[in-house]
Amino acid sequence: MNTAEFVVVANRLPVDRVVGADGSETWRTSPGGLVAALEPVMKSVDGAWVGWAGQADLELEPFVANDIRLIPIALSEQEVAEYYEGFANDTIWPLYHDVIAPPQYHREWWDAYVTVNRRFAEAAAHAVAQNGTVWVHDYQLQLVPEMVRALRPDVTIGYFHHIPFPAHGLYAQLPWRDQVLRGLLGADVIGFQRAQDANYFLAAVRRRLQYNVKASIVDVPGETGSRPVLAKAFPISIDTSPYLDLIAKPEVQARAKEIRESLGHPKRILLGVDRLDYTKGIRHRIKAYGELLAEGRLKVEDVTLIQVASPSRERVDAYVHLRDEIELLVSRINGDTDTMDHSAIRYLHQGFPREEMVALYLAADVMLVTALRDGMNLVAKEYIATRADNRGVLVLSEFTGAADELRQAVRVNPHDIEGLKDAIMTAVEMEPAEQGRRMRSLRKRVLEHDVNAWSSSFLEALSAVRARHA
Ligand code: GDG
Repeated sequence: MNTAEFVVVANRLPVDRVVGADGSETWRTSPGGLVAALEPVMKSVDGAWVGWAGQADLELEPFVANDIRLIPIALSEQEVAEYYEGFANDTIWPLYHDVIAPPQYHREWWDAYVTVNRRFAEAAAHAVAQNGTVWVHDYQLQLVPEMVRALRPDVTIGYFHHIPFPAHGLYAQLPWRDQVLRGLLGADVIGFQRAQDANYFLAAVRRRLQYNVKASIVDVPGETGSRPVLAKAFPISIDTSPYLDLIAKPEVQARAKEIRESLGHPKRILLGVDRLDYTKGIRHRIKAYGELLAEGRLKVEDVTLIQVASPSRERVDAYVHLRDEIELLVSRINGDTDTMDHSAIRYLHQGFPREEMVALYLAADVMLVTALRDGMNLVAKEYIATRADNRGVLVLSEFTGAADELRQAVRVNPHDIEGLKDAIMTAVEMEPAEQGRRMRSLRKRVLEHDVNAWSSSFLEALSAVRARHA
């Protein structure tokens, strides 16, 4: 395979493997925003994408799917358990989300993380053209920037961190805290969701490595003098066009009406859409809602909460426990309050096609985003994008990256159950004029700062570095 000017490195390839009834294999582009944001760039500059196909022990040669050159990385069953489910999702994920669940520290998981990161780095170093660009994504691959730089000093390297970066008091727990900082500092530009994440990272670099930090620039000492690294916030967003297209479709609008009817025409539909993850505050949200019903501030005839909890990381213990807790809580509340005609909570532990998600957003009068910690939270932005009539209310946790931008949402601290209850009541009772005033400003923000604006601003920062190199 020829080398590529622009190489994306992410844990997952941007395609899903679909095996037909006759055993034939095809690849379908995954619906994620990252693919949409990078597709134009990949096509205009001759790009390639390094990633895992999502299945253990699958050895694949590089191939092209939907015009994107793909370089698959094979992971053994044990590597999936130790690098992915272990170190990425049971060490880094809980630690970086403020230890909502206790992080597990295992030396063999770390070893697998180093081995797998090296495999990704070698593939990227092999794929990238002379003086090309490598853009690494997310917490599964924090060592890749340094590894690529060691193999290919000619290359410009960007890294984007999709999840929060924790305060030093928490970060300091990580037994491999210095190695991870050095891994990230292999990049020329390190992007975070919020200014706070960038500041925590810079503080960790100052304290742990004693490197010079001035504003957003770290001076990384090397054999041939120091190298500046920019660490700064580039808040991610959504590709708004598929949402705007779908809300204009009569069948999607009809489906939204059908959903309301099927719930017995409640006055207000409340909606939560999350991967079933302990960072998302699903329990806090349901507890608050259950108390409002129990206290008679809400009536089951008037409101329904639809909670989509899409299955996630089902082999990690913390997720198994969380599912049990949530399902116990949901069935208690429904058991205590349901009538033959009305249900308090319509709980769906399922994934849905995007058309159905958009019909749900259209049907929802109130969107509940109550994450305890979240890098950005794209669901909040998707809901806003679908509200073309400027109706609807977003209740938004201040612990999401989205809260920095979406100032006209009803802000909550999800740990404060009384405050959360009041916020839900504010949203349920908000007058249309007030809804419109807030939603207009929220929509302006989301439509102007879409995912293309995000990728352009990151790539501009990266080319500024390249210009300096040259
Ligand atoms: C990480 C960070 C950051 C969910 N269920 C279904 C479905 N979804 C879609 C949503 C949304 C996406 O998944 C979830 O994105 P979020 O941003 O809300 O959360 P994470 O998955 O935790 O993402 C996060 C993000 O990376 C990007 O940087 O914002 O903070 O944690 O698009 O709509 N989509 C469909 N069916 C479902 O059942 N089709």
